[in-house]
Amino acid sequence: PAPAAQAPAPAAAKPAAQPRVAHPSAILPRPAKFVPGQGAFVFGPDTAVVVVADQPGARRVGEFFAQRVQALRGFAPKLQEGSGAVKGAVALSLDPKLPIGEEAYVLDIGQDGAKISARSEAGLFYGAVSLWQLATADGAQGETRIAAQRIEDAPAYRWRGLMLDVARHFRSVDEVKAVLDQMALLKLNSFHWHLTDDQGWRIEIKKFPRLTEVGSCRIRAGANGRDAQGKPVQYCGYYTQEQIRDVVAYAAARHINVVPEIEMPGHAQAAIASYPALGVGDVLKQVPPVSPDWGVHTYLFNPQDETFVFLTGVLDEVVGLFPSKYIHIGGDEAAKDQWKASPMVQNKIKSLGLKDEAALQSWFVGRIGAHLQQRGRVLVGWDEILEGGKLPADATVMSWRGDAGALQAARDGHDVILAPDRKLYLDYAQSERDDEPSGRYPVATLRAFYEFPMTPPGMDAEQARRVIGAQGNLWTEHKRSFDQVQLALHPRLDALAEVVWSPAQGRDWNDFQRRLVPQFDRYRALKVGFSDAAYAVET
Ligand code: TNX
Repeated sequence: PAPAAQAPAPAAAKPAAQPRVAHPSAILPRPAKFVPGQGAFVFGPDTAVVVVADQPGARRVGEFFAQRVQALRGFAPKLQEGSGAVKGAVALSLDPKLPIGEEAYVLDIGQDGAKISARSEAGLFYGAVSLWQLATADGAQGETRIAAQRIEDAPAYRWRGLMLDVARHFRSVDEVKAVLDQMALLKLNSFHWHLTDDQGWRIEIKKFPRLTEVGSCRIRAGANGRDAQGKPVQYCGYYTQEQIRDVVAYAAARHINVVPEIEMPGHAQAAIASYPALGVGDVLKQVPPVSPDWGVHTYLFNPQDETFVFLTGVLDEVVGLFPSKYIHIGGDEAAKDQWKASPMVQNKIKSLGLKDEAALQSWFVGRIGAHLQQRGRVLVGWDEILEGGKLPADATVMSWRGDAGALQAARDGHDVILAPDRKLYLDYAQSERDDEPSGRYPVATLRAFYEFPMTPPGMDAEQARRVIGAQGNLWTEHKRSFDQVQLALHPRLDALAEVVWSPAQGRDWNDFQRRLVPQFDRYRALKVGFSDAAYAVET
């Protein structure tokens, strides 16, 4: 029988050993450039981390590094102020004039010490993550030896992301923070938080309290939705604004930007359940409930002025909470039945001189885009926002329905984020094993994630420059527990991290699998759940 999917196990306090990994660097995602050196650096409880006195950014990175080392090796290097190389120490140095990229770093390890240099705190942070991985490649505690080497590293793409749907199944602040921790160790920098959908509204909006009073709860569907007395059971959850600020700050400390998503004009049933006037009034026969069912729903926002007062009011609070340049407004799967059936909406289409409902959605998106632009933000939407007319010039397209949207967006001069269904969707099953957690089929294997091409077929070089990155999407209709979320994320997210960070020409499946060995050790020690399905079944 296949072994059970990995439940997190406590760290084993093994004695220090030579790195057992064949690959010289054990860094995941694989660094852009690696040059082996002579000898080894002894890294142990006496190793200091030296930061320049007037560089608070370097100190923050040093503290993060020390704390991560403590978690795995059982000791924390001491922080010390100084400048230049200190024998036997790890030196962290910020130099805004370094001729390297914004997020790049150089990690130099010799027998006498290690030095990380970067232009920005983010670069230094990534260098510290790499050094931490080298220092933890043996899966042991206490002192270790790190082979001398020089690493020059920088990300291939600037949008390295994960989307988590907390509308279908809610996740606590602590669980979201755990995901952010895991993203940081993979050098991912964009957390797309899917906060609203038909099945729940999960962000407090002060101006519209019913969004959470009503919209954050649904009656559970089916027999499971009844308690012992046969009474319906509610499923609820939302984040207060204070919690949102806390998560945003937690992410920022890990160099992760949080991109909120507020869905429109479709996936709006929870909002309409909260404020029925937002719905298509002459079509609504009754106030809908917050949906207990999955699938594409028909409830759309009506395109009248009052709706825009609502949506811009919501977005203004969102803009106040999230410093992100990008604000995601959804746009997917807006089935047009209600707009088609409504004389009021048809009049609107006529009075605006538009051709059809698709053109109305495009007008809708344009109006919201103009509002975001006034607030200094950039609109992101699923690739349906390309339909029905002209998109605001600065809008960024998240392509999920295959390559056509990505190609069109790039051709039209929009930035593109690749997040194709199946290929980068983490809600699909990753094996056909008996113990595979619930998920969609067909199977989306680790290997397929690892081999994902960042340039869709048919894109020329100029268009390919429009691709600013990619993200894995975790929809959670079938992920009820955080354990299931963890099994869905790892190691496929690790593979995706390498796809968006590392140069494509060095991609090597066997080498990646070897580097997963120490990675799994780290996950066990950190109690991060992951699936070992790829080792039992590979298609
Ligand atoms: C389509 S992918 C959706 C989501 C669902 C997903 C899986 C996308 C932009 N929209 O609302 O969760 O399918 O059922």
